[in-house]
Amino acid sequence: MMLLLLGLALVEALSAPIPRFEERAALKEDVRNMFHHAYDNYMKYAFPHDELKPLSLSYTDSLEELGNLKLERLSETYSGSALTLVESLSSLAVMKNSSEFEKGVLWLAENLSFDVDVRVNVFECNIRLLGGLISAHFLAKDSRKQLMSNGYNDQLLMLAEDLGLRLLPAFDTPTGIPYAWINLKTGVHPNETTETSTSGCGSLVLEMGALSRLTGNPQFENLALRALRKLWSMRSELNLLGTNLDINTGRWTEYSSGIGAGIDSFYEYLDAYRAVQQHYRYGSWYHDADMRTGKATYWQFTSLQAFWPGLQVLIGDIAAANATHREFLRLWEMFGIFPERYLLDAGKVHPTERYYPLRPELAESTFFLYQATKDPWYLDVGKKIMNSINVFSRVPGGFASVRDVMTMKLEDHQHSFFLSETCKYLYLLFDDSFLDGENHVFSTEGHLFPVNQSWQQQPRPKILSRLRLFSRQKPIDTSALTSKTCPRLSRGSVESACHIPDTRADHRCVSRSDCGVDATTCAKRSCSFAGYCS
Ligand code: DMJ
Repeated sequence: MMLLLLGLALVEALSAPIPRFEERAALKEDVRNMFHHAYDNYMKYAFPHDELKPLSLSYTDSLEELGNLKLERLSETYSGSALTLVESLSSLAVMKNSSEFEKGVLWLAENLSFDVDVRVNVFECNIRLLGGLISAHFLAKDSRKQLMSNGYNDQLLMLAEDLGLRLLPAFDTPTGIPYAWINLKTGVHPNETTETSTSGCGSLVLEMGALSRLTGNPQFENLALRALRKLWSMRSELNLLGTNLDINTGRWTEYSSGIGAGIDSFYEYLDAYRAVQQHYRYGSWYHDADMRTGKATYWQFTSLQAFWPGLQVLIGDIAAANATHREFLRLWEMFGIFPERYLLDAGKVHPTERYYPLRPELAESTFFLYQATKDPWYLDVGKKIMNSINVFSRVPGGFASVRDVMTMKLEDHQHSFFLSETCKYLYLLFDDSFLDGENHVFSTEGHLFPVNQSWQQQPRPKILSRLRLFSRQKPIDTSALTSKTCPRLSRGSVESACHIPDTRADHRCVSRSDCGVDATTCAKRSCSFAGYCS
């Protein structure tokens, strides 16, 4: 019976009709409602602790647990840093909720302190807390946004600077690559592990760079860049990186790598696109491979990989982005949500990693693809994602992670990235007016960093131009794999996604003339039996 009900819910969630233009306003309100269900329950039951436990209506001080699989050296005194509030500020701004934004900023300014005896993961602290504070500072400072009715005195920047200074001792290593862990009060523990991941040490430069430019203290950016350069110098002859390394020796401890867990956000902050396409891609899917030989190691999809089509959009490889997004969406539709790990060779969910913790990556890629193509099909995808999350995860006390996609049993945890990313990308899919008139960089945690003149004119940085700059540019028509310029379609249009005319109800191709060329090979694409361009 339970399975039947789940099945019916799934059918309902996935067979929603394609939204027309005028429906976007209603969909936007649905996302706002989702966000507020998550946020209001956090504020009611968990604030100022880190995250909400939506089933038991309580809280968890999870900052110290992030990435700490063995739950080692947990603090006896730490009682949270209002992590979910910090992560929510940029989403509140996007949803134009200025009163709650201002309330949050003022509370943090009065009460938040990082002088706490807690061991944290440098990467998680950087992308969630530091990134959240800096992004909110940018937004609060911008008087055009009218978010602070009683003025703003850089309080969030001061908090960010204090946090940044507490992270700096982690960079004091023989290679300049930072420790993965640091105690915010006492610094690096003498017996701290010297192992870190590529994401962990290679995804710090946006937040640290912005902090340097805002404070005038070049240390943050210098150290993050030095670590990044060292990491990049460790690439193999194939231009690939491994997943784990030792910060003292600068040697890889895990040579197998891909585009998912342990390395994903590195690719968002540094471009190694061509090597990935050459060595990890199989059709529209991605496997793991040994960085030294390019030989395939694991044939698996991990749910973090779903950011990749979004990155492909930013690079301009729209057709490849569309193809991979469609494959990933098929997997989402098989379960109604993503399993954390799916074994591509065995065609089944990984025996232990069967969970879906409300991750944002598919919504994120859908947003970027819609921005690039304006194909309303992606609005329909966003609606499906939203419906699925509402059907499977919404409980009276917030949104609960799914523990097992086979049974849809829930987990008592609402992750902060659900508010900073999942809800934000869905909202922006249906209403992007907040982005008008200005370019933005989205951090790996979905925080917005407006790109303005004054920020760019600060001394230094060469590398920021390579970051995930989001602007509403037209897709380029060059193959990222071969660097060949693809032939243009008739009528002079630029080939991008499988952009089937909106008038066709099912959005499927009928003949190959609907499909154009493949941006990765420049070869003419064909229309499959099922009506997809490939
Ligand atoms: C977020 O914290 C960030 O997107 C990070 O880069 C990867 N994982 C989670 C969301 O899944």
